[in-house]
Amino acid sequence: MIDLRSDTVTKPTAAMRRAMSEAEVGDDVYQEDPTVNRLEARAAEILGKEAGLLVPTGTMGNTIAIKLHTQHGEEVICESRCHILNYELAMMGWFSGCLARPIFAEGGVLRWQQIQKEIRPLGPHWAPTGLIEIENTHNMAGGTVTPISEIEALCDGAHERGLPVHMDGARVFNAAAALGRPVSDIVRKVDSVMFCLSKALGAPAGSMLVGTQEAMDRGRLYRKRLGGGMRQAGVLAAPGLIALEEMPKRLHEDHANARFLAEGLSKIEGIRIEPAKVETNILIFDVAGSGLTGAEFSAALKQRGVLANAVAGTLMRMVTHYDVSHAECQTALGACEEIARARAAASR
Ligand code: TLP
Repeated sequence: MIDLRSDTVTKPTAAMRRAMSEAEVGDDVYQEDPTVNRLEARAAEILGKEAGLLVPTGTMGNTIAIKLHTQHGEEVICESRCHILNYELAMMGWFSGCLARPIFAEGGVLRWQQIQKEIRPLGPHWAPTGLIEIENTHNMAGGTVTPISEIEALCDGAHERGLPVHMDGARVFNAAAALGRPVSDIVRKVDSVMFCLSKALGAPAGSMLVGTQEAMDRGRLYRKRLGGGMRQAGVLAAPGLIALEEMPKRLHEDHANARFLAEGLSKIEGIRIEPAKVETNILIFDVAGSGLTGAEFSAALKQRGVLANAVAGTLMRMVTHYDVSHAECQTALGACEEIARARAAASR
């Protein structure tokens, strides 16, 4: 099977597996796991923040960040297709007592100019804005990258209004690779960042939350409340360190494969995608012209040995990663072509 459903499906490399078996460990709830401590310090250093916190998943990292920045009864401004609103089981309401204030933005890129008028002060009728959240890269907008100038303008505006900014940077290293800039440049002004070791960076599990020392100290307590105090987690931190140090260097390969797929798909009758808009490792395309729904297209692909998820209606998503080669992308393209051709012949 050629698995293009997500970069979450990557399997740990041989070096990661070796590091897991050799990891020095301790009890991380007592902060005595030397490998976790090393990973948290390195993550903070690489992102240019004071401290880091290893969490089991990106969802837990975002959940803790929202809790850290908000009070019950506040609103979180976010882009309408973002992960925290659509794919985290309403955790911002369930755990933090906050309402999402979704705002649709072109390419998933929230700009200060657009959102400043949406900020609500405390008043007799409305929930005040407590936090602004940006997703970079933006998953469901097609792996789009927010320009650094836009992030900084948004942070400056938000901070002037006394509002914190959290970045769901599950794939922020992909953004850095696309921009050719260090990740610390991208996150310089945001108050906290969550990024995933377990997606494009290939670790078997784990995400990092980074921010101020004070926030991470409080975050550690929320992590424990959520059941995320993991004891000898050095066995996960060890491959996480390899993911952090080694894997960012190769992300451009995934981006080239995604662009290759997009260009091929754009030439298939019945499929719509603009290759120039594919900036990183995610592509969203529309199969409406084939007469199939995304779910039907996905089922037809599976019969041909290719896995890709339907997003909604006639939209589909493919994600390139370490475990799919250029040749496999070519095979996947062939399968898409075959399905579209068969449909066109059947409708004649
Ligand atoms: N994304 C997954 C699915 O949940 C959709 C995927 O296959 O892309 N933020 C962003 C932007 C994400 O894409 C994801 C996972 C998360 C947070 C959550 O990470 P986990 O799965 O570790 O909780």
